[in-house]
Amino acid sequence: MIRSQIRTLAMAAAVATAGLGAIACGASGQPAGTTAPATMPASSQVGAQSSYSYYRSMMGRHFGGSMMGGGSRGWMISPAGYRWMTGVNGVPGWMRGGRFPAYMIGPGMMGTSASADPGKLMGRLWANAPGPRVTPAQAARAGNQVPPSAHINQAARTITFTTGSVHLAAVASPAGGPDETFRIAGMVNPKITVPAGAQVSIQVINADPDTAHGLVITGGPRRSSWMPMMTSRPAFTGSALWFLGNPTTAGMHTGTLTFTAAAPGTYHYLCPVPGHAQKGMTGLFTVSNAS
Ligand SMILES: [Cu+2]
Repeated sequence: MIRSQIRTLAMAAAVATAGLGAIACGASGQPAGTTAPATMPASSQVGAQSSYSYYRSMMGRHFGGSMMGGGSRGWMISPAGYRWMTGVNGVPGWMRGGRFPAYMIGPGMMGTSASADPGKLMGRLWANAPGPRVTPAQAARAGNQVPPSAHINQAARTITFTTGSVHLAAVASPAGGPDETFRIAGMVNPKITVPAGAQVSIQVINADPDTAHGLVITGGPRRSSWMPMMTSRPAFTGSALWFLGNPTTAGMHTGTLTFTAAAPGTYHYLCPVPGHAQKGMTGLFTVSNAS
């Protein structure tokens, strides 16, 4: 991320904090947005221990040794702060209206644009996180791969499954664009239909060079808010992968969410990073009555 981007993000975030100099703490000392956790699948917690180790060292590296002290910095580097940042066992606090503390955003950032993207900060912080990765060539193949059991309508941008086992790949901000979209089976944000009861796995790859992205299936409104996880929850147990960091020379981060499409209905998939669904990272996900 270039310095001007950091400044833009930081300024807008400072506006969002409405003058608060640090994390908005409640009586418990926790920042806002720590309540009402949603269930996370076991697969999303793979590597959680090593990820926490990464988190501690990364935060110290970015924000200094004082991370280990008391106050909000000490809380932020605690297991509770880690959960607030990552959403292990719940929606990340910063996706639920929580605010990044000022020291993470940077000094002198008041009064800038409203186009701040917290995904820029998180993508940078998690760029070197542990976890599986793919090469850019693998990501390109995955984004264009049509699952053998799927029925595709390119013109209508639909992908329909009638099988009880559904495997998809979704590439966030794919090379060649469009930016801030998902490429699935060679299409931009296609409408996905699966039968009720289907076992669904979706491999998510973050191909965006400078922004974190994730994917959540929710029952929230069609036109998403800036912060959709304020009003939505994962529709099914396991239907969330909160975010993946920026690619590095080691490859592009990838993760797979798995869930059972238990109840017929109309849902949406979206990127839960604030602002991204509004920019276009969303599409329909329909669970049809099994015939
Ligand atoms: Cu995103």
